[in-house]
Amino acid sequence: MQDGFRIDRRSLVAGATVLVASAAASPLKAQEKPVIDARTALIVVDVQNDFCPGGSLAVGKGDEVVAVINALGKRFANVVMTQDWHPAGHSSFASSHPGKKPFEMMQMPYGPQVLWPDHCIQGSKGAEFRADLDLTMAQTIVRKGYRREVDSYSGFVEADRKTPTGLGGYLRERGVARAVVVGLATDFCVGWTAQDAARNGLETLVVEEACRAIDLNGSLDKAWADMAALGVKRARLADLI
Ligand code: VGL
Ligand code: ZN
Repeated sequence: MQDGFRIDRRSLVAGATVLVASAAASPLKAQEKPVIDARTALIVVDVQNDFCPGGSLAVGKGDEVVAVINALGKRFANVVMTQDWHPAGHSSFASSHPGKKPFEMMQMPYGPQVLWPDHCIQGSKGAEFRADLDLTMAQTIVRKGYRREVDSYSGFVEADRKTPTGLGGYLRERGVARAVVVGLATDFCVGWTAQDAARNGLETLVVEEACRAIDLNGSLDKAWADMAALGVKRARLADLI
């Protein structure tokens, strides 16, 4: 009895601490607790080797999202993954533009473009999903950025802002009304995908612990502001539990 009481009290205290910590960290109010039901999709963005430590465009601690996403995925009836999938010589690569270096900007016909190190080349090891990512949960995989002249951060629409990938139609046909967006990188592909999810009329949420950012010249702050402007909610994992 004595032991049982002590264990209970410890777990209660620990539980309360977690609740207080998450309440302090989360901008979501209790009444905004997200709904995860048959009409909610988890969109897992670009959890690929090149965006993880050791990859050519490694996002700091990018690999840490995998365990979180594997656990989260079990709770969703609908799971979609995106895969950055560039041909060699893609126009978003600095190496395709003599004299240009990675992370410089360049004006493209569709607008300003960050130039990246070569990454996620079709069929390469770097383009593969992380080996520890549970792919069995994915019902569909949407590839993007496969046209040489146009990049696509968003899983919904290419950077020309005209060419759809088909993901919007797929989710609509399946009656999906809500999206939880996770993966890499918060300030580029996750951010753009979440914004386009909102533009597609989905109630959209991004889970902080299930994302990591590149953070280039304030890109992370800007991404959160752009997402907020479109009504995308920023959640903590604890908000979903
Ligand atoms: C990404 C830069 C270039 C991403 C993809 O997945 O966030 N970032 N290509
Ligand atoms: Zn890319």
